[in-house]
Amino acid sequence: MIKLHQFPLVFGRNVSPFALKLETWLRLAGLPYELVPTRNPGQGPKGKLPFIVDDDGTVVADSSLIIEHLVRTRGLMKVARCRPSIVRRLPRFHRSGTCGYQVA
Ligand SMILES: N[C@@H](CCC(=O)N[C@@H](CS)C(=O)NCC(=O)O)C(=O)O
Repeated sequence: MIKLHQFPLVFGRNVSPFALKLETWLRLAGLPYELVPTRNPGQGPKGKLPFIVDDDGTVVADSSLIIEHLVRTRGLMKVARCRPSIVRRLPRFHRSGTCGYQVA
């Protein structure tokens, strides 16, 4: 399973916009993942969080590059339309580019 390294939740909330974007995308894409809370961004290859350790041990940092990696390796393709009910529930910051993926 994908291991998602990110800062610990604060009062149950994800405080990193990049990690929140990635987690939201993972959920919408339906990809199972396991949270690995850490306070040490230095553990990642770019010295920042989030990063993932994929099933085969590949480590990928940067939320956008992680999404590109997962789209490529999981055979996902972007679909033209998003379900409006899902988009409305997303915070304004996360409305673009976070939804509309399906297995190709
Ligand atoms: N471009 C990166 C940015 C990641 C980023 O800036 N993460 C911040 C937390 S929101 C971080 O790890 N900061 C720690 C540091 O700079 O030492 C992404 O999209 O993942």
